[in-house]
Amino acid sequence: MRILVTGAAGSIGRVVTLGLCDRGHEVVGLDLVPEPDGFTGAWHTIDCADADAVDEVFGEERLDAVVHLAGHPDEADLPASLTSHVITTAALLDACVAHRVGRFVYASSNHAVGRTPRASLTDGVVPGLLTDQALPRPDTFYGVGKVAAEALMRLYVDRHSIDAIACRIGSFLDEPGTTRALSTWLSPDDCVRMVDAALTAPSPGFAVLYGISDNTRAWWDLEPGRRLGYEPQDDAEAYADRVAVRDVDDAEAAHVGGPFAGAEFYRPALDLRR
Ligand code: 15L
Repeated sequence: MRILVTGAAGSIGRVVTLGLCDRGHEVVGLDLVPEPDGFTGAWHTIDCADADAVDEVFGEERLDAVVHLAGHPDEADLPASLTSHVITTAALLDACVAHRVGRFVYASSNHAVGRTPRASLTDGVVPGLLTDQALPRPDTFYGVGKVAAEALMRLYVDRHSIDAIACRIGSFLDEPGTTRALSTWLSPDDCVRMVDAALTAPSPGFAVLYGISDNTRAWWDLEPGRRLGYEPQDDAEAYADRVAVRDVDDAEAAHVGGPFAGAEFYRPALDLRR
């Protein structure tokens, strides 16, 4: 497949770009910054919130799919979050429709449901695990942006019959470094497996999966991903001996979003002083 990867110079983007090329796909990179050393494919240095620039890229490249990883990976005020996650997604989805690109894979986040208390997970469809049936429950404006981007994907699937998969990524790290990450870790290799499965699953329509490794202490259900062919191979438990216990561990385990659900993230939505 010839795949546009947005945010291709970022930490997830570099891993995904290399991994997809290794699996025989052709990657067209897009980012705010020029290509990293060693990348030899087509590259576009643009802002994917710029709908005209995005449309031009789609006009130039014959694409089969989009993997949308671009976006500020942290909390911001509401307008910035909406631009970073929703406007970029809108520009890309409009271009998909205009240029008949039928597969859209999105780096959503666990923070779309991050304010879900872990204590509430005892009587769900899978006791102790959050499933893809969970209602949106964002923990931050970042999470609100991810929820809204997922809603936009759902709308475009219903209107235009494209396939769109929201990968609610946990903690993408080389290694889990905290107690929470022993539950939420997504290894680099599993991340590539996840994106490849989302790209190649036959006719998923709109689907949500949880982007974590096969962690012994997982908080999210891996079944929605497995239904799409995502078979994670790594387990954070292999690193448990190296993870130091911290005072904040209990507070971080109260909600699935961890620290993002804490009071230190509370701020006005329209913080004009920033
Ligand atoms: C995310 O979605 C964020 O981009 C990242 O900064 C971490 O907070 C991660 O989730 C996580 O929950 O560990």
